[in-house]
Amino acid sequence: MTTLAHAAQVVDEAARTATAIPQFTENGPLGVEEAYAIQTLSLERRLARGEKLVGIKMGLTSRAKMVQVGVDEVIWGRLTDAMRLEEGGSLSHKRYVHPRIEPEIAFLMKRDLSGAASPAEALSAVEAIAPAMEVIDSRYRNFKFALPDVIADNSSSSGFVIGNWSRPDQDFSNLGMVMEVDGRPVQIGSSAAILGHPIRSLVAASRAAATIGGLKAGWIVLAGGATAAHPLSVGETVRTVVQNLGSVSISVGE
Ligand code: 0L1
Ligand code: MG
Repeated sequence: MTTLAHAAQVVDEAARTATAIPQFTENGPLGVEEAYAIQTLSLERRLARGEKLVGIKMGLTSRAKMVQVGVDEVIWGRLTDAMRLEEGGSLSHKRYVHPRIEPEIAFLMKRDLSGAASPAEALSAVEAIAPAMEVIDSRYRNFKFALPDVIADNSSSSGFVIGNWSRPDQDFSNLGMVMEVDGRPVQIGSSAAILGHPIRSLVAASRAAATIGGLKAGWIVLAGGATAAHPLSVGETVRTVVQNLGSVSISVGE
């Protein structure tokens, strides 16, 4: 393994230029702590280019995804303003290596939250909730990685789009979620797939963010995919409808 700073440069350049790279773990062992250090250093490079940190994403929050990657721990990554896509707008496929999209629930923070919190405490820090989709794009060849690789790669997070915000004082534990491509359902699930209740993902986010000074008022937290992700192709329009919360959509350009 080369230095952490060099690894951060490699993964940052891969993301910036949409170029696939080999997994770091092909060249030797990499620990989870080192992997988060690489993520932090690569994020610092982006902040130095003018991007602003606007929140975090939680990953591997559904049983199906944990089994797929062979772990039983959630992971997290950073969201910047440059990753936000306009609701109803379009993304450019060539800016990504092999983008996929997944249906999520987003939280907007009303106040700071950090460390151990009960679900009720976490909920009291939420201003609003919304239907959302995350664009994930592993920078590794063939979308293949071990857990430390994906953590170093910002937990695959590459973009996000958020629909209209709703009040959080409603039952969002088990809302039907349908992701459609050009009007055809491709994934059907429930918000309950996100750790049994999306608020548990915010509890985990609070604990995770303690290492970076906590979640801040005004930040967005993506709770994690409720279904498997859909690989994006040019020309598609993807829409996720969440029961009671409305919909969110994005089209895929060249
Ligand atoms: O948001 C996620 O759950 C994705 C985390 C990384 C695994 C993947 O890229 O599929
Ligand atoms: Mg996700």
